[in-house]
Amino acid sequence: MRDGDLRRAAMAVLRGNWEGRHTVPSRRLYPHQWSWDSAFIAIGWAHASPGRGRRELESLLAAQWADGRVPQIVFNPAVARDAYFPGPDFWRSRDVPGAPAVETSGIVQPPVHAVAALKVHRASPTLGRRFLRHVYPGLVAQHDYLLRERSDGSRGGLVTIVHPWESGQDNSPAWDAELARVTAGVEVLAGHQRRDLDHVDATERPTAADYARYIAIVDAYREHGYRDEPDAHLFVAVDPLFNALLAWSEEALAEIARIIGKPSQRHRERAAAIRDALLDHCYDPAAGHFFALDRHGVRVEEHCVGGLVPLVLDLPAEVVDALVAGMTGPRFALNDRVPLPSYDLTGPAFDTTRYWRGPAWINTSWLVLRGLERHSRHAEAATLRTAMLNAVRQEGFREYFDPGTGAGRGVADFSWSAALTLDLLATATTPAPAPRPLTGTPS
Ligand code: 9WN
Repeated sequence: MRDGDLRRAAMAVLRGNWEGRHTVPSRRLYPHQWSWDSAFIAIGWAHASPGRGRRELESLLAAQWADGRVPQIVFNPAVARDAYFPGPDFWRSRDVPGAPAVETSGIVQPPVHAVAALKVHRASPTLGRRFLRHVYPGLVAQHDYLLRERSDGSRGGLVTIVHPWESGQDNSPAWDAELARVTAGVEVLAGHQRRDLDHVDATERPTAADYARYIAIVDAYREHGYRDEPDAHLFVAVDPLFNALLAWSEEALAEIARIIGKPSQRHRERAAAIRDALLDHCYDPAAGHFFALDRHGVRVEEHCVGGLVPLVLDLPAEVVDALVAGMTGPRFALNDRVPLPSYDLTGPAFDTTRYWRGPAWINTSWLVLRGLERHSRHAEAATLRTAMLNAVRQEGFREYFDPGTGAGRGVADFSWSAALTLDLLATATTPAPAPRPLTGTPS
């Protein structure tokens, strides 16, 4: 398939999944609006219809809670209440003061939205300045919530996630040990009906035991009115991907602030501080990888693709070299056929099928690709780009891909696979701008 045909096919997926104000990740499996999906999708719309990119982000921010949290899911009232589990009757956001009128879940997802807003602006800058003025306060409040409620100042100020779903890498082996501490039997699922298994083979999805724990974690948080009180959380972890995207988005906020004539220094300082904390706490020089932390701040020594995502930040050269060595070595085996696996190909928990325990995803490879470009690792970036395009060309815009054979897995017509393909095609010949060095960490 030629590039022009691939572009048209990707646009057809986005158009087919467009709902008037937002884009569903998948008509079948995910029929509502998802937070980090919307950011990636807006990046795709920036190339196809910047107006839709703006609406995508504005509709998500319209569902922001009074405390600043941007919810993982915004439920579409026009969709059957039981079309997705856990749906609005499970989360019961309407019972919570400060929740928006539209029903949402009570947790968050990785904050890559400021990066997306900046890309949408750049696609149509004239109109976009008004757009940036409109979304800037919500994006700042999104970060303020995380830095205020999810960080107690320990671990250098890194923010925590309080549910595996908040990482976007739901059943990653990085969460296994923390999740095992949650005592919930499958009886927790009684009275609930998982809808994911109507659409995707059970071998690709989380186990019943994992789902029971996912549900128990939400039950506890909901009982606390989704307030981040210490005993509200049965699960606490630090995700390097989540924090790297927060820092990257702070850099984007600095640029947005500059464009709309607001002070930007605070954003640059925050970005540098999070980057430094990632290096101090998550980076293991012996392994050459960024690891997740458990609730006690101890590194979880599982090599997950999220541990390569800090490449989107300004990093010391020796750290970049180590990450690239890890990526090209046996654990991630960078090649031009299949995007990066979500988990160590040689790891004890590796599984070719279960979605974040091995399969290759377009969004994480896209993030690593942008990181490689930032550090002028053009050869590796070109290889990864070729792999991503080969995957979607041969298998279509699947949700994820077999990390060995590249066979398409999960649902078809998955929005971010199409959206980020549009971004890849649009940026083929344009080298990434040189990174602006960060200022030092504030004392
Ligand atoms: C739970 C929508 C989401 C993505 C996540 C992906 C998957 C949901 C699920 O789908 O998670 O949020 O039901 O599996 O893991 O990254 O945002 O595409």
